[in-house]
Amino acid sequence: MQNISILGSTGSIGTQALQVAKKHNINIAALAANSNYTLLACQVKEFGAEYACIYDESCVDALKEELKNTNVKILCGDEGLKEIARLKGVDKMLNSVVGMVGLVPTLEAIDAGTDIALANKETLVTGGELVMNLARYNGVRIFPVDSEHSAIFQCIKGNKPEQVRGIFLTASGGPFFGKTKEQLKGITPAQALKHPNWSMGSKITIDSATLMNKGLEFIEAMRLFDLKPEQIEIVVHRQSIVHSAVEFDDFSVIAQMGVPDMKIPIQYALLYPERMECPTEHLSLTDYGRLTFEKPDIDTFDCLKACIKAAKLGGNAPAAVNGANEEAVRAFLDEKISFLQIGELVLGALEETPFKQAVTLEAVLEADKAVREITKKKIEKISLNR
Ligand code: MN3
Repeated sequence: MQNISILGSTGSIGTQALQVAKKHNINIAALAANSNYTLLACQVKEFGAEYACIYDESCVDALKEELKNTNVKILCGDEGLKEIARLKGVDKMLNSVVGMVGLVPTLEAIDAGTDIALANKETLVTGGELVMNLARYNGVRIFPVDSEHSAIFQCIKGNKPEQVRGIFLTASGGPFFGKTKEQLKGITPAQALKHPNWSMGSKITIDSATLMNKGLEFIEAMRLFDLKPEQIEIVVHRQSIVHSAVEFDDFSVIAQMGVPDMKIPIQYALLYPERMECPTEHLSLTDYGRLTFEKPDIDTFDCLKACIKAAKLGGNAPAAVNGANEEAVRAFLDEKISFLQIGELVLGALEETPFKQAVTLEAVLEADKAVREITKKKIEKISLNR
């Protein structure tokens, strides 16, 4: 029986992972959440986890109260995440926290020799080289949870990675595909939070609307599969049935398909290489009838443009676009800036963050901190003038 820990257990990926764990009797060693201590306490009791970690330290007393008649060990903050990442006897850690905060725990778990199921894309975007090098050095495996990357992983399996010619990274296009900048001017958070195919947390849903999500995934794919930017073609596929495809040197293309349900890639990452029945649905190709593929509109969606630029630059540039985006999305959800200003802030971050080629943890954290400060100042200025 597998023993796993989950960082981000109360989020969209975390709760679906627990459904998978329940179906397949996976043992849960530890659970960590950001601030939802009531749900975290319920999960810990239901799954018999030994450790519970709440990231927001102001919630730790409330969590202790919820778990007072149990033997659960309670942790909090960055230190708590690190301790969970280093737990002995854990076969795999699912990292599904939101944002760059997931980077250090990922590195800690790899250092401790624990395999990773990775749903936290910001980890690979900001510190991808560090993560992949350390994993290689420690013989640790990284199983992608993101549906596109799970698809690519599955398509490459059984083939020679050096014979990959390139990949087709599919994108749903988000709720605003086909719109012009003029039409995107007045978009509200409520409109941007409605995704046509996937139900996800608020950060990633906004990232899908701005196409930042696809930009982050572009960089994530480069790191995971050791690809050059020229080897990745983004293809808008509105139905989200083909989750991505790989082209080999003989021009044969292998794609992975399935209904748009994250439980499929989550389960594959957790149970690899097993393919047991997943708590989801059968794909009826004839119900869909028609699958379409189109070019993305990089001129309208500044976030995607910025990410591709950052991917080509390398160094601390991906950390810069990511940090600016995390701040901009929060400000947009708080109605401090407009939808299009997210893209402007992310593009601007590339110009204002001093470029550094070397990727060390210090350099990544420094770039992240610097870009957040600049972006926050700009947000203040914008919200004063609104
Ligand atoms: Mn995805």
